[in-house]
Amino acid sequence: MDDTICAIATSLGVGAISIIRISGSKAIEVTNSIFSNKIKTNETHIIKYGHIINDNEIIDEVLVMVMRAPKTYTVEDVVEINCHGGYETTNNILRILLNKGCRLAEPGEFTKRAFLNGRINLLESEAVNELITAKTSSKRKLALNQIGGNLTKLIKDIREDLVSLMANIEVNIDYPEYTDNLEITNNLLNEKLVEISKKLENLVKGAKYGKIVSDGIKVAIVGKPNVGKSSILNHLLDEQKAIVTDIAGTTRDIVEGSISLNGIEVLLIDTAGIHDTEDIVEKIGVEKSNQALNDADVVLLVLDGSQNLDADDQKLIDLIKDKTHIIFINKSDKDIKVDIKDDNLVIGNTKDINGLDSLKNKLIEVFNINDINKDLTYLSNARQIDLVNKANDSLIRAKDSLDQNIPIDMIESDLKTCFDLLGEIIGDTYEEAVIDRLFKDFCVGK
Ligand SMILES: Nc1nc2c(ncn2[C@@H]2O[C@H](COP(=O)(O)OP(=O)(O)OP(=O)(O)O)[C@@H](O)[C@H]2O)c(=O)[nH]1
Ligand SMILES: [Mg+2]
Repeated sequence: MDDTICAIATSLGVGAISIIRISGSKAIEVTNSIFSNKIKTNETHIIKYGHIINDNEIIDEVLVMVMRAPKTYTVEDVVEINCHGGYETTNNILRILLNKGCRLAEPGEFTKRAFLNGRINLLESEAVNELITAKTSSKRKLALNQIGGNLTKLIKDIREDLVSLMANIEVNIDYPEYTDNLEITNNLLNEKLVEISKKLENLVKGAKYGKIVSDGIKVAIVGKPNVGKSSILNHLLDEQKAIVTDIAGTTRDIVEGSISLNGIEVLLIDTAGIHDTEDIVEKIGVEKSNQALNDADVVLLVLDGSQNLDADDQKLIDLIKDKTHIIFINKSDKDIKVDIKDDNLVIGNTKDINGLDSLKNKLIEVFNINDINKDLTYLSNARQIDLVNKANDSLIRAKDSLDQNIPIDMIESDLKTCFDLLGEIIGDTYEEAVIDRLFKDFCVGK
């Protein structure tokens, strides 16, 4: 934390401008040692024009943004050099800064400093990375919402409830005669524990939406050879992505493409037709199909409606029945011979393009995409979900102890554990190793 760090904050490549960011106590001193238009002691939050000069050689014509602590991203002195883009100029200026005593920032180190210096909490730090890597509008909104602090407020409110509960228990233990205070009876405590536990459960339940918004939905299109899987993929993508022929076994490898349904990314995975085969290449393809089937959030089983179901179809129907699935009976332009019952059944064909909108609507229905709330206050990653689950476990433990008439001070320790675990989510209490791990996924320069 004592080092002055620097990094290229923009992505490296040919472009009009690159930004090199410097943060730390020597940021201004180092900049002044190579900048023609010296930054004065009273200057802050300004942009200065000048040249970067090293060993009497003009390196570049630049704009320098000066932001003195504490009102900066890292809460330290920050300088951002806007230089000409491209590899050579940008790397050259970075090299000079390193020679002048700056250290190259680790991935996410600027944001880590913002967190360690108390400007943003851990949820907001994670959201910064999610915002940078967002590929869909929903994911961007989710991240922005998290930076805005709605989730933080929710967690803080629950922690407040716990503090007030613990305080009341304390007063009741220490001053049983003090009747002005809310007397915590077992019934009342039980009621409060159930209430808080419900809030935590709802957070975990809602997290599935956060995951859908963040990661999208993976759909594996599976079925026997020649049923029309690739034709469905192509029509949904509105692009001839996969080869379609009337030869069974045309698709031999995975073919993927994404569409957006109400702002949610849906990854469609076309697979090789699943059946018993001795062909070596096809066999590998079938293995990949089974893998995709297992990894998918939803399996789209395609059946050729114009043919009677055979043993291969039946095997696949049995295989997917306990997974989240949709069955698409294809080739409805011909006489339909398949008669099966399923809650998620869609009939259609790709010849005169029928049923594909119903298929999209089915996906929206299966994942309740329309229920995703507009303010997008959801837990957005496994770390957060795990901590809320653990926090809830300790509440359930407290409730069990209460049912068994275990002394109230013992119960308090479970409440404290719950409070601490929720604190870890926002980074109020944290382990250094976890923090290091978390920021490693960031870009250098952020
Ligand atoms: N009549 C009719 N033919 C279709 C329909 N959908 C696909 N086909 C035809 O069925 C054949 C196989 O289509 P594909 O999309 O390649 O089938 P697939 O399931 O991907 O086949 P593999 O890659 O071999 O597993 C092609 O000749 C398509 O034109 C449909 O709805 N109606
Ligand atoms: Mg195919």
